[in-house]
Amino acid sequence: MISFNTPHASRYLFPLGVIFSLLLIGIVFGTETQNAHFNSLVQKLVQDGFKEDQLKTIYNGEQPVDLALESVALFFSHSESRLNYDQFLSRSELEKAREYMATHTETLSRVEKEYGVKKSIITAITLVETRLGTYLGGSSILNTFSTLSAIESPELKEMVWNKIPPSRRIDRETFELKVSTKSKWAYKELQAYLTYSLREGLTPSSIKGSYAGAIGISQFMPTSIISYGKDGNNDGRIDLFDHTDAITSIANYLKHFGWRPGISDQEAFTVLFNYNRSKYYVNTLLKIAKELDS
Ligand SMILES: [Ca+2]
Repeated sequence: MISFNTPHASRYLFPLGVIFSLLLIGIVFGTETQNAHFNSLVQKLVQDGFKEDQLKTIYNGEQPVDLALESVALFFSHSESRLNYDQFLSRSELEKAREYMATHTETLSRVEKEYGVKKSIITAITLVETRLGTYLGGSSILNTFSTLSAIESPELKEMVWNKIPPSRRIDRETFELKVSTKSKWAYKELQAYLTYSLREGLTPSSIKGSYAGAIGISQFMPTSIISYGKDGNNDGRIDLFDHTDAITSIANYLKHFGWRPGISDQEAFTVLFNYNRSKYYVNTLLKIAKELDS
């Protein structure tokens, strides 16, 4: 609580003015205490060209933006266990992948012709990313990027720090450095996400994805949707929850990063490393594609 009876009250007049202004903004944008964490973020978005009335609807609409402390804490935690990509090389998973290739053969063939990216590698990506579009993640993209964008506020930073289980904590200094880089990264993703969803007429609060903010069957980050997303089924929209759009977008992405017909394994490795910077991930994709090609 702020006391007005301090001997140096005048010294606090300016900060108090700032606090009252922020409270006023809080009232304009809604009085939910949780939403107060997003007041400066919304202001920054307005400064960066987003329309105030649209942001009001988004941040204080029927589904107001909420803090995503648990998802965001994962960005700053030691991973619990090594991911098991080997599971995707099991006979049953490869069988599902073959069925997927048969179901989407028309799209995959068209895309292979148009972009020079083979069916098996696109299928391998959808298998590992989302189990062929059946596991898309349940985290609110808007909540995740809004929380991560606003995390430099001391109060929010402590809330996230306290959400990290002690056994999975990184050291505080590393945490502070990561907060700074991740919040800048998240703000760019948030801007891309808002641009994309407003352009497509989607309700920003309605889209769910991975805890890290990846969207759709292809698990694209919003900046990748803006740069490499494709409307594969020609319905005038880019919808990565649609298989044709997702398949076409993956092909476009890989082509952009250097995929071409007859590419060597070494070159393919370099291209795929852009999708996910993990050797284990990329090697698994190459093994799956080899199995599907045989
Ligand atoms: Ca489309």
